[in-house]
Amino acid sequence: MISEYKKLMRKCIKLAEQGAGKVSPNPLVGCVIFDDDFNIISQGYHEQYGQNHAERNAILNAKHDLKGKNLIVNLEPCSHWGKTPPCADLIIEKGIKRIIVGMIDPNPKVSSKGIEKLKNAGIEVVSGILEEECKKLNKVFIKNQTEQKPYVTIKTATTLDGKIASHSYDSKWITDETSRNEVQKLRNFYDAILTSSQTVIKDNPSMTCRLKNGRNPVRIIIDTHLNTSENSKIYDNNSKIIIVTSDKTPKAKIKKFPSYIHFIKCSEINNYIDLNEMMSELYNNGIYSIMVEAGGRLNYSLVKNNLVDGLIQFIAPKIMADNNAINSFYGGHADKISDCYNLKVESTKFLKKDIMISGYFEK
Ligand code: AOF
Ligand code: ZN
Repeated sequence: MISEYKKLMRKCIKLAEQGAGKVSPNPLVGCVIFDDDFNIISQGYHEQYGQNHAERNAILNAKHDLKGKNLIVNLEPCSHWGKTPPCADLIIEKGIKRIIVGMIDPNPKVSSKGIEKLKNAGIEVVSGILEEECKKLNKVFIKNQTEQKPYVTIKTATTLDGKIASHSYDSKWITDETSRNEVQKLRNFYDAILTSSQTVIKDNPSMTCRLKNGRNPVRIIIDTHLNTSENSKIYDNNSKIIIVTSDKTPKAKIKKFPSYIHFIKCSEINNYIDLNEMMSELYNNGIYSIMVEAGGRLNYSLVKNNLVDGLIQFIAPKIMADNNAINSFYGGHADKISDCYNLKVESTKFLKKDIMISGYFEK
């Protein structure tokens, strides 16, 4: 039975993935309705932000009476009135007898109340099927709902000895074209790219997505004292730009920048932007996921402030062996190995010459 449920849950996840890029900030949800012999009767997924939930679509797609049937869904059915009526009510009304759920909804408006409503109506509920996979699918939604902050991944490209540039800031190119093409795919996935004034000044990157049919991420630049030139490549008008600056930055300095650039002003702590405040502000401005493409100092500051969820590291089979080369994380202090930040590796991929490692910070 459990293995059949797992198979159907994998199908829910596949269906849910079709909503990627279209449902944010809502969760990716897929749903299948089946009989006791595991024949699929109907299916559906959450297709567009603000529209029907997956369960409602699966129910609407059914051609026959659903009384006594089973429904499987990767996220607990909702119990609240949002932009659409509660799915739990519709499930009860249709006489479905058993519900199989992947994970509890982290949205405090729902969280376990959906399951409770179904149970109170006499429906059997099986929960926690492929829970880890379901959580992975909705990692951005979980972070958003539980912390009201964006999901943050740091991307680095290093040598085997962890260097991102030589002492003269030469970094073109540590990793090869195949790796850099993977970065383009990532830029297409995240809502925004975050970088620092230092990177803009030293590398003058454009941080756009150059994939065919790709979409440009929002570009966020932390520039506490507005030191970057308004003529930097990153300030072209190809996608939304947000400059995060200090609440002490004079208006006259901001006025030099093109009017299509958005400014967010944050407090300063010892001459640096309060990164916690910045993340909350970005979330309130509709930024739900971020990939950081910056230098060691910002990378480390974000990690130190416990603001990072994931790391994607491209490693080139090169050794720099230069004492003054630039580290991918810089500014910390570790007496012992126990002072390290620990990650859980999710996947490793051999690219043409380089290796790509993806992992999560253990919290
Ligand atoms: C979705 N799609 O398939 C499911 C969701 O504002 P609303 O009415 O669209 O409600 C959004 C909430 O509903 C969402 O935060 C989550 O808690 C719950 N379930 N949402 O967008 C779905 N099943
Ligand atoms: Zn719902």
